[in-house]
Amino acid sequence: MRYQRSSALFQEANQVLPGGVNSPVRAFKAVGGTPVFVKEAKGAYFWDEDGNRYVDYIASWGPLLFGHAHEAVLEAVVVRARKGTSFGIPTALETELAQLAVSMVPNIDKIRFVNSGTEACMSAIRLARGYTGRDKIIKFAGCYHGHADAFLIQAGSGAVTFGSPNSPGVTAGTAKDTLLARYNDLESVDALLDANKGTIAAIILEPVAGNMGCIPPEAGFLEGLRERCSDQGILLIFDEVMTGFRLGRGGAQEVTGVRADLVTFGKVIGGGLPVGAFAASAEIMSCLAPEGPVYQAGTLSGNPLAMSAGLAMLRSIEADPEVFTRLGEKTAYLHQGLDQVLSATGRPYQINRFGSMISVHFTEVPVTDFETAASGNNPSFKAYFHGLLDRGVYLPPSAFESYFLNDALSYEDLDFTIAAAAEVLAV
Ligand code: HOZ
Repeated sequence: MRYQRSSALFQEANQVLPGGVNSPVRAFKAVGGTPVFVKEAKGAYFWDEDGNRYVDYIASWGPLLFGHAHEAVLEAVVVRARKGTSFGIPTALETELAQLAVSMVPNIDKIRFVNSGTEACMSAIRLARGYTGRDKIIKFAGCYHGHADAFLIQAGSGAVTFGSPNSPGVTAGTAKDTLLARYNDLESVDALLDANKGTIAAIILEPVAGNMGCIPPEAGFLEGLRERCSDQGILLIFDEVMTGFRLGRGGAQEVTGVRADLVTFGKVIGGGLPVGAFAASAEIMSCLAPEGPVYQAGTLSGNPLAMSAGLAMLRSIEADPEVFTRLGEKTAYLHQGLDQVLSATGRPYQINRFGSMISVHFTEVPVTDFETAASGNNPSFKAYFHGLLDRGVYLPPSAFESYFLNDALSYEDLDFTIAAAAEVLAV
């Protein structure tokens, strides 16, 4: 049986881990079946505990730009580990990674390292509130900014995958300060701004959404938000946990030309290790403790192993800036191939793509926001996911997630994937 050992491991895991996992999307509940357990990975592939090989399209949900077990990152981590793994005392590595990140990303002077995207976004809104002296934030339905209470209001990703976009445990008091707008809809933002004059600290969004599938910003959307924020003293926060150092060396700010006041990072900045970060101008960052009164801290923040991995990753990008062009070309190739296959079936579908992020939605309507993304969460998606899994292609196990391509993928891997999709969809 193809998934025998994974099934046994999942059963065992369920005895001691809620739902058998440490993050809900991994449990396959949205698509059914048993999650595969990874044994090892290299380049574009991972192998499960049953020995099956998969072409991987999630790349640890984004960070593995050069594929699994990238030599430069491995070497950096191994060398560093021999010198001590955690101190809670400053190291030069933190400054080196900060200098490099600040030199790559537009519009930021200072950066604070944390341990995850959740922490980065949670801290960024605290900073925005402290800086502006206002309480409310605007977020967009279907955008996911980690699992801090303030964001679990119509959240995307795993939250909506399991039908709890508004999680129990979030108090009404917290929820009242999070206002909800519609992605790609400036009118919905204007209605909130009009009704809450002078009380909004920040508008936070994924400049290219990746947690309701991939949804690019429509022309004028980001620019319109920028204009409104500048006019009304509101901080614009780009959650670049997925897009930072992936869409380009300067992330979405660079490729869209729209500048944010605060930017959050995760994924690539840690080279696959647990790192998040938030960054802004020196003026805004000066509000942060110990320079200013807004408190934020962490023993593992700036951890030497994580900083070494991040440095190796960003240096690899600086040494090979063409990686973004190659990734874009490979993603466009996959798009074209899947488009041909899907159009031949006569089924309704949409393919969204931005840079190296792409998603397939089995729906008639263009997918531009949460509501339209939700229309693609259906049996066709599940059948497509499992058909590809059985043929050795690992896609995100949820209709609300984006694929992330990595540079280790060859054109043969892409052709293999397109042929597998053709086989699955012919049924
Ligand atoms: N929410 C994450 C992707 N958007 C998934 C995290 C995981 O399950 O590893």
